[in-house]
Amino acid sequence: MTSPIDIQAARDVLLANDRGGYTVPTSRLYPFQWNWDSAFVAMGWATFDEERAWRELERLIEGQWDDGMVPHIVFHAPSDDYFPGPDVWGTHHEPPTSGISQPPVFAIALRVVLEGATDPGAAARARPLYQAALASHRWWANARDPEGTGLVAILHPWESGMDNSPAWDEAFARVPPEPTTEIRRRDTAHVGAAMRPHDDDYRRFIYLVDLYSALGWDPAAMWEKAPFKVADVAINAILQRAEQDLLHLAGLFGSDADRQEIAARIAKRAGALAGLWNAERAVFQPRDLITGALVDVATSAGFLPLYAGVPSLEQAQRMAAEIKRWRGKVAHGVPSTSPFDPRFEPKRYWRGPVWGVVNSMIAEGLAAYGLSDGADAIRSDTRALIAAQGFAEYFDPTTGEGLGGGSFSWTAAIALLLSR
Ligand code: 2M8
Repeated sequence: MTSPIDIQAARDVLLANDRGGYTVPTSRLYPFQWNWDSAFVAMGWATFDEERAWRELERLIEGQWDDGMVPHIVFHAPSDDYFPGPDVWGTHHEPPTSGISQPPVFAIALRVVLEGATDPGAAARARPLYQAALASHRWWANARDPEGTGLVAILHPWESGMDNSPAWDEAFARVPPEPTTEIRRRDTAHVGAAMRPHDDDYRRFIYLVDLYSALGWDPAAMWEKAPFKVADVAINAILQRAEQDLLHLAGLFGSDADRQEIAARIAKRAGALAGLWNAERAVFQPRDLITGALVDVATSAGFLPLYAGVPSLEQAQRMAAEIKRWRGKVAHGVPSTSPFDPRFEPKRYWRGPVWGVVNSMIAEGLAAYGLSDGADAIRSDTRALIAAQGFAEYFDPTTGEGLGGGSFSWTAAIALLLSR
């Protein structure tokens, strides 16, 4: 029997990371508002402070661009603790923001916050946020799937949220490690370099930022010139799930035309996502849009179509068995890279460690298929890791050690959601 999660301590993490209506992922290492972190964090706030949950979503939307993009970082206040800052991004937006997006968890969080709300003003609060979410889903379809295939692409590994996943190795190797901006990494001043991406990764990350900045962050020009273009499983699965929640919200706040538009995107993406299944590996795999080939990799992102109800029941059962096999090889699930893959590194960021937010989505997906044994095992692993090690950014699946930044907001949010 593991000790329970300390709920007050989880709340205290969010309170300590609150910078006035938005929550930083953790102090020093990430001193701004991050897109998908904030969506999870809003759901966490909603468990004890409804008003604060709304503010989190509203403050993220302060950074939304006119074309609908919700940037991956909103630089509300200056800080020297992070690289690359607004000067490197050069987006000239006000408030300053990055120029790429992140997994669109926003509409999912909006629905959760609204459904938990007791305040009579909640619908008035949700209505403009619904419009913001609709605009952002349109941006994904227009800017990141201009050919209308049904699958959106990421143009930068940071856009996936899973920055150094082995899923990008092949495609990323084609990006020249030759930025014009001088690299001044700050992350390794805050946490050990062995838990972070390599310097060579940063040279390529910043090369892409320099390239897109020179193109004025124009989506059409970026699409044409991008040397890195991958139809990521996580982005598409999360967007597909978010569209389902948006469709529900459109029933409350939208028009018939909105509903038809959203439903059409859902139908098209369902078919396209089905084409990413690798039956031999029992995971979904990304497609490299430069080569046209599926990337033969097994990562935890490959299970996320469960969260959107994409797989057949038989596929879902096979994935549940595969997750069990991974958990059997290491001590704690779900590792971000298959522990049977030679590229598995249990301490290096998105190349092996367990992430609470990913676990929460996979578990919710399995539960929706009635695969409750699998869902319960993942949830109890997540609880046990947090109870033993605190609110770490991520955990070593072989030892359970908490790694990366400490007092981490989205881990605290997941702890609160698991303790309801
Ligand atoms: C990590 O990514 C940022 C870049 O966005 C970084 O390493 O500098 C990722 O884990 C990402 O998914 C997360 O949103 C962000 C803040 O927690 O940190």
